[in-house]
Amino acid sequence: MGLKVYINGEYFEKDEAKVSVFDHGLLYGDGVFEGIRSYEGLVFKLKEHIDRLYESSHGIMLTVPFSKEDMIKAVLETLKLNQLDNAYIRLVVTRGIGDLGLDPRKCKSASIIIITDNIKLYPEKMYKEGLNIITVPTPRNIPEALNPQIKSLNYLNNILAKIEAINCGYEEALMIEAINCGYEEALMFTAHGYVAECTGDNIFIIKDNSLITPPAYLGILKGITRACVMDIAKKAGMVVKEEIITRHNIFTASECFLTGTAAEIIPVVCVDKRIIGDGKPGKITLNLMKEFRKLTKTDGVKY
Ligand code: PXG
Repeated sequence: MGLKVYINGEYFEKDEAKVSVFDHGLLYGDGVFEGIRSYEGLVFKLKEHIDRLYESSHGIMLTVPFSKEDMIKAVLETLKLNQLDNAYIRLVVTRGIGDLGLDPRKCKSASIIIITDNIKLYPEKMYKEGLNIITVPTPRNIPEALNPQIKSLNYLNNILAKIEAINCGYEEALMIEAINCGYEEALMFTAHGYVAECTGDNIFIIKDNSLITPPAYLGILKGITRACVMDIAKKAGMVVKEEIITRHNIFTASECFLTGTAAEIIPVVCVDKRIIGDGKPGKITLNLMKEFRKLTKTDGVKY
């Protein structure tokens, strides 16, 4: 049996799961989404993801035609139907089908899509050795225009940054005749030049035993993994700060790591060719990774 995808109350085989070319999610990126994970039959931070989805949709004045409770029921039902124990869940709400104009009033009802699939894990090598990342010229969207706290279907800002990082890797490979000196993530700034976040992850540094991450008001996604890691660190007695950080703060940090639903906690050992700390995943980072993994195995909504 193939994977089934939920679209507006019905289930479709993966190959038959389609949306209209007139859906404003496709035509204008007019919609919101969430990326959620389940671990061994438990959905991690489901309430937090559902709350953020409804906050995002409220931000773009899109009414979700479902109560939060019914949305949770639909997510759990889709997971059960597909018999997935460890899943990646993509929840999408689009403005729905309209015509070839921007006017959202032409879209009579929002579309709800729930895709559950096997999770594609990052290579183990990245967690053991840490990532090599690079800052890119494209700044994060300014919050006054499109607030990055809204997880909208328009991810072009992040995709452009990703392309820039990939292209830098290729150019360097050509220069030193290597096959590839890949950068594993792009670090983005705010329009004012402060460190913001990566294309799909939040960033943390450790300096003098304090855990520091940029504040959400700068215009970054308020990551659910970010909040969870701050919580673990506080409970472990660490000083946790949401503070503006610069590139220099990262270069001189003792440890650095990224957080996200897909990546979980992943160490960073090199930024713009500067080695961070001793060039290996730091002790505190490794400990937070261990505590986070413990939590994912015990904390969650059963299905
Ligand atoms: N910043 C951005 C811009 C993101 O898109 C995060 C931070 C981390 O947030 P959470 O709440 O996940 O801790 C994200 C999340 C994917 C994928 O398929 C990306 C995300 C989440 C899930 C899957 O690349 N981004």
